[in-house]
Amino acid sequence: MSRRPKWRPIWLRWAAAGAAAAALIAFLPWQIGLREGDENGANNPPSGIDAAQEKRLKTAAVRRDAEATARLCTLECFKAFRALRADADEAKLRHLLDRHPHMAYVRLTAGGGKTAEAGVMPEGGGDAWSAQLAKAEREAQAGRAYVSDPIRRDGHRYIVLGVPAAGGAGTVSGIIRQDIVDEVERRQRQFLRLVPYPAEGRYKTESAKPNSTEDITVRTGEDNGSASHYHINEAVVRFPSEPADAVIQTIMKDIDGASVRKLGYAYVFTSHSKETEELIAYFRERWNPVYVEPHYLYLANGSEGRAPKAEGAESGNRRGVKAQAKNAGDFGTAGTPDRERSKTRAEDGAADTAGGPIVPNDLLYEAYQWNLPAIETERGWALSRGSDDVVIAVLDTGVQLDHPDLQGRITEGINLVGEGDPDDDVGHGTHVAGIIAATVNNGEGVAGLSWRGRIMPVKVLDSSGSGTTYSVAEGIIWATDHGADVINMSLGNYASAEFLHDAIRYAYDRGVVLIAASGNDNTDQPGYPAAYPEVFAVAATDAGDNKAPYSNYGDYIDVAAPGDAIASTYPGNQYAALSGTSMASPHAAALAGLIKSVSPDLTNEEVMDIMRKTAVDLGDEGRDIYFGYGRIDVKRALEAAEQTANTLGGFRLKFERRIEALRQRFGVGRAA
Ligand SMILES: [Ca+2]
Ligand SMILES: [Ca+2]
Repeated sequence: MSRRPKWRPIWLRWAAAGAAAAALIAFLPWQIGLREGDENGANNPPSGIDAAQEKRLKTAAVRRDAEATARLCTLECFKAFRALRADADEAKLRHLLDRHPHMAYVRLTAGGGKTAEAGVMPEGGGDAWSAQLAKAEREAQAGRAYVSDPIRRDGHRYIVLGVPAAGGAGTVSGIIRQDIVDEVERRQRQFLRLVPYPAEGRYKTESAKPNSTEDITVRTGEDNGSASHYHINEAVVRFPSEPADAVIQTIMKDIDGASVRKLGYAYVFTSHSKETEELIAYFRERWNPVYVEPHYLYLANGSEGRAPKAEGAESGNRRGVKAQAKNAGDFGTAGTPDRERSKTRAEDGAADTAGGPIVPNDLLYEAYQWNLPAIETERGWALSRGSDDVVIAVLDTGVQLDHPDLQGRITEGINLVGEGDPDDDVGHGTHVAGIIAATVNNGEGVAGLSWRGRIMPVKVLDSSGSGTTYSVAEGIIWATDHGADVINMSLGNYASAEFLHDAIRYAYDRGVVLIAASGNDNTDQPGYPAAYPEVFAVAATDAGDNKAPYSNYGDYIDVAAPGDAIASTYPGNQYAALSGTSMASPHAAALAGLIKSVSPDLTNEEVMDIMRKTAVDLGDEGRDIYFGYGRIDVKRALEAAEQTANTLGGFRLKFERRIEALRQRFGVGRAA
């Protein structure tokens, strides 16, 4: 395939007959935003932006995420419509609606005026729907793809689409509910901390300064940058030795205890009446604890911040990693400096030639997934596409277990914040999982970074996108005990909790590669778990290899990875574009999995080392506080993994030969 703007093939696919102007607007990936960074090639001085600029950039990022999500949704529906033949029956239409719950109504019109339909037109504006559908059909009959402007009805957002049916002997038109666009916007405003974090109910109403219970008032999104939340009537305690039952009973009586839970070495006490500060003073005075601390809450780096369920069990509002989108710039062309290079088409699912780049056929790939070529994934796939033996745990809001683009990629997981399966009621976890493992080259949706390997969904964040030290620690231990090779944590908090650190060490000591997002407050306040020394911390870059304006920084950053306007899977069999360090972290987690697939015997330290030393240096020369060692590079990392494997293998071979030589020389192990 030869040189041409990256957006063009998609455009041609949909509009071969000359599409309506409306469709052009809908599909043309915008070119604004990226360009500036691209041209001067300089990385923005990341700390050089003030609060007002940060807010403006974050607001723009949220808008871009929403707009990109609308385009992904439209494109996906166009594709499904165009696959229908004019003589399809109603059963087929109903099947289409089952598979795409956001399609409200679909109508097929064959040449002779015969129609088939499924679904219902949304209430309100009956005649207006008919008029819109008639217009869509007229355009489609003329061979043009049609998409209406967004239509608002009863708090929902809709569009009307029309396309020629497959074979061209009729038209397919329909009404698509695009609530996903509003939802992405609402959640991203929280994830990027554009609004104050609401802490209500069982949680500390005001935020607390990190590692203390001293109140600070959160009035704006920025205030969240140095605040932490915790359960108001709880404390986490580790005793010098295992307390007897009688001791626990005494404590429960002393503190007006409501409940006590044990995880690992630590106990979480809940009191009916006493507050955290009082509880901490009590334990310090009476029981000489190894540590006693508030029971902190963790937030997804990009999850919505609704008030937690009133009676909901474990989950608290999570704060910490903030997700934010930023200079996504253009999805279509960014970060692909040499698109004119010749590529290997992977249409047959296995094309793999001579180490050349492999371009998958997933529908949204070429137009939107700038992030994969930007880190040389296509060339890296020539070295490895992953291994079914590798398990990557996603500690998050759960995963849509039956998402069509994640089929066969999900292994047993657990829900630690409620009953039932680790299904995703937020969207964050499904998006993170898709970045790692969305089915590659199946002609639909998006491509993950790995073709093989499994996702272990560990739900530690509830429907508010928040969870507690307890649920996160429990998730880390559960995943470790159930065979995770890598754990991705797109979540965080500004308080360092010994309790959580214990769990991190447990996993680390067992060889697990722990990866976490740095957070979305553009602050150097260290966030946890990312800032623990055992954890690999990931900052976010945009398509121009600039630091994303929201991305946290500091000397604990290991690497940077794409985090801006990343297209991935979303609940409801959908796709969304989200921004945040939450989206950067799974790039590194997937790379760790690929490295493991090349060289399964590497230790977690060796895997992290390979990712660091093969990263592409950005910003100031050498390691710096914004990019760490640089932006990850899949091809270079997998080459290094191969070399290391060969060296290790070679070393072992040499070792064995030497032993054999010694054996022969001294007759060791043989009858004399
Ligand atoms: Ca796919
Ligand atoms: Ca650097």
